[in-house]
Order: sequence, then structure tokens, then C-alpha cells
Amino acid sequence: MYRLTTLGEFIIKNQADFPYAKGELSSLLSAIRLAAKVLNSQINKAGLVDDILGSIGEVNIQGEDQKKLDVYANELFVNALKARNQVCGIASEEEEKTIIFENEEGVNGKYIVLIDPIDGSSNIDVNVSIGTIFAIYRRLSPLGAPATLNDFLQPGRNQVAAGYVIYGSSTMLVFSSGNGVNGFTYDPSVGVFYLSHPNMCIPKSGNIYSINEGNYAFFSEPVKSYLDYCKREDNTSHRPYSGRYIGSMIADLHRTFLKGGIYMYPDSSIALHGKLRLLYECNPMAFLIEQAGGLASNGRQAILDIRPTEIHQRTPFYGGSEEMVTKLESMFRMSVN
Ligand code: P6P
Repeated sequence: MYRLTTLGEFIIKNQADFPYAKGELSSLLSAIRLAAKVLNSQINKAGLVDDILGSIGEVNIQGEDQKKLDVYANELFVNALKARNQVCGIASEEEEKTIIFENEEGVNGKYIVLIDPIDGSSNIDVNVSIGTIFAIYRRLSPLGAPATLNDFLQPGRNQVAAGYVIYGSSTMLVFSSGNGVNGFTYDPSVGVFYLSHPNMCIPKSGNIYSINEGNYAFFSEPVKSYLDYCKREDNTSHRPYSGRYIGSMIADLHRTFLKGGIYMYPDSSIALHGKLRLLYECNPMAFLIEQAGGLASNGRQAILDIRPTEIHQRTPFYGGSEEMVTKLESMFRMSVN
């Protein structure tokens, strides 16, 4: 029988790749792994357990309807990370302010974690794949003191690790600590993540474009030009591209990792900076995309080079196959010239 490698074994085998103290990454990832397993069990029975579905009748800092599972997932990941005493602070989509751990262990924590506990939560009630996204940075402020805002406002290029969990037809944890991207599939019968997608690489080109075309009228001219380009008939009257949009970024990007393509959430006249958040959605996904050989841009600049100014700031996002993102960026360059 083929010898399967567990996530734990993989981390230990490869922790020499992690540029810091060996046990620290494994401790952080094991906290995320544990929370993901518990969350997975709740998501899988969400249709049966009425205290986990639906809204709590409040909105989060984003002004979005907070689902019970959003709040549950947020508490789960925050508590799991806090318990490992490696983390001095957390920023979460579900928390208006940063969470700073001021106890003895917290002020000596070397890492900052930014997290979107459940991305795509509006899909929970219709049984569409959702996900957790996380980004890990080394703190910039000195040990022994509480984390500062600057620790959280680092450019994405500084990430030491990032990943996502997709709760879909199967549950997968996909992460990188700077040496490529690896995917692990969860076997609930034994409660273990097994290495199923080693060295994930995004195809250099693809034929799938993923965007909410309902907003077409509000897009900028470069985005409209790119969409028109994707939908043109080529000289063989064969349509070279297909549109696919699940409405869950994690699901659309996971498909992009495996099959190639481009996922787009542009800015527009109704969403001046786009919808996706830079720190805990776009940066971790851009880190993974670049690690997998793709590109992630705001149309003019690599996502990872954007210098953040606010915890919940938004950015336009175009990510996926190198040739497709490059083509889109050429539309923006032409619009300037
Ligand atoms: P729209 C989910 O709320 C999310 O942040 C992404 O996961 C998803 O791709 C996008 O928003 C969907 O937004 O405006 O197309 O419904």
C-alpha cells in the first residue's frame, strides 16, 4: 500500500526549510490543524444543527451579516492559536480591532497571525465550499512587550507562512512556508491530514476566467477589455475560455491552483477598492499563488508589495496563471498610455 505522509510528519521532515526555530512552525500549524478539524465536524453537520446555521442578527466590521459559524470559527482559531504561546497578536476579519496577548507568554510570542476564519460564509446555507485563510508573520516589535499595529501592517512579502483550509467535497489544508505549496486531504475516519497534492503548481496558462460578471457595467475599461478578450470568438469560431464563478474565493482559487485560470475581484464604481481584504485574504492567497508559480496583482502592482495602512483595508485582486494575469495587466498598461 502507498505510504501516506501525514501533515505532522511532513512538517517535521521539512521544518529545516522553515527559517526559524524548528518547533515553532509545527506548533502554529498544529493549532490551525486542530481548529480546522473541529470546525470541519461542525460544517459537515451544519444542516442538522440549527444553532450553527443562520445569522446572529449582527454585522461585522465589514458591515456584513455575521453568521453563527463565522463567530464560532473565529473563537475556535483564536483560542487554538493563543494556547500555543507562540503568538503575540491576531487580526481577524471578525474582529474590529487586533487581539493583543499581553500575558507573559503573549508578550514573548514571536509571531503574528492574520486570519479569515470562514471565507464565503454566505455559501454555508446553500452547501457550497467555504474556507479558512491564514497568514503568519514574524513580529517586528521587540520581545517582552505587547505587539504593535506595525507588526500587523507588514507587506505580504514578509509572510513566513500562509495557507487555507477548504471545506468542500473533501476537506483540504494547503500551505506554504516559502518552499513551494503542498496540499493535505483530511481523512475524518482517522482524523488525519494526509499529503495528497505535493508541490502544487499553477499551470502557466489556463482557459477559465472567474469573476462576478453581474458587476460588468461598473468595472473599469481595462477589466471590461479583458473580459471582452476572454469572450471573443477566435478565428476558428471556437470560444477559447470558459467562465466559472462559485462565489467563494477559496473554492475559485483552489480550482485555479489545480486547473489554471484567473480569479478576479476588481474595484468598480460600486466598490471603490474592491471587496477582498488585503491582510487576511489577498496577501496569504497571493503568497501561495506566487509560491505555486502564478501571479497575484491589483492590476498594476504585485499584491505582496502593497504597503498596508489599515487592518481591514481592501484591494482589487487578480490572481492565477502567469500568462493570464500578465495579459490582464497589459490591459491596465494600455489604458495609461
Ligand atoms: P460577490 C465571499 O463573501 C467573498 O469574500 C469571496 O469569497 C467571494 O469570491 C466574493 O466575496 C463573492 O462576492 O460580490 O461576487 O457576491
